[in-house]
Amino acid sequence: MSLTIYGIPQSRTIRVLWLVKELGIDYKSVPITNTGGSREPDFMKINPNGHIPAIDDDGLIMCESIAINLYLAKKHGGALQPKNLADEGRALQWSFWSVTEAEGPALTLLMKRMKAPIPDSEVEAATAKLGAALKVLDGALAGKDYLLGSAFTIADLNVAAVLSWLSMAKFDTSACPNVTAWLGRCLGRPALAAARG
Ligand SMILES: N[C@@H](CCC(=O)N[C@@H](CS)C(=O)NCC(=O)O)C(=O)O
Repeated sequence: MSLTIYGIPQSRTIRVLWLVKELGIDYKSVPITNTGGSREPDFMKINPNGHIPAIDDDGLIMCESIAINLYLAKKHGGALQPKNLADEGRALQWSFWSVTEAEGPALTLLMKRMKAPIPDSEVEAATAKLGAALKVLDGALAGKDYLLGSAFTIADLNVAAVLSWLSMAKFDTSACPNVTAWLGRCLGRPALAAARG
């Protein structure tokens, strides 16, 4: 059994590295960078989109960080995989939510913090969109420690990994106290620290 993960922790590859540390599975790391490495011809054969992360799992080549994580969590099971079909549906819902509702505006705000020339109108729109999305998440977390109930699952890992950009973007989450507390619980996990290296 062999799993190769292409990418570096300072990129969306951290999402997959966090998961494999949670799962405690062996893997080989190929540190393809997002500053040119992912566009090299050899890597373009692995992921023709030219992005990291990608994996090769015993010959199954996959890209898309969140899809990779849903696959690996289901394959390896354990505490992170939802226990029934309804919870699996919710994990899919929140995973898709993270990249359709939250990732875009979070990335805009992160890039702005990194001095990208983003117009104020786009920053305002991203701030409003992200704020509205986080209100939805805040409601879903009311009275619960984690998205599917009392245990940390792949749903939490995928969403928190996307929202880990919020602190780097200096986005104030105080209007969403459930999100703030939950994000602290998720991002404080030792497996994430280990993945960051
Ligand atoms: N939707 C993809 C996005 C992957 C992506 O855009 N990765 C960035 C790094 S975080 C990248 O490879 N950038 C380099 C490039 O596009 O050349 C995923 O979640 O895996």
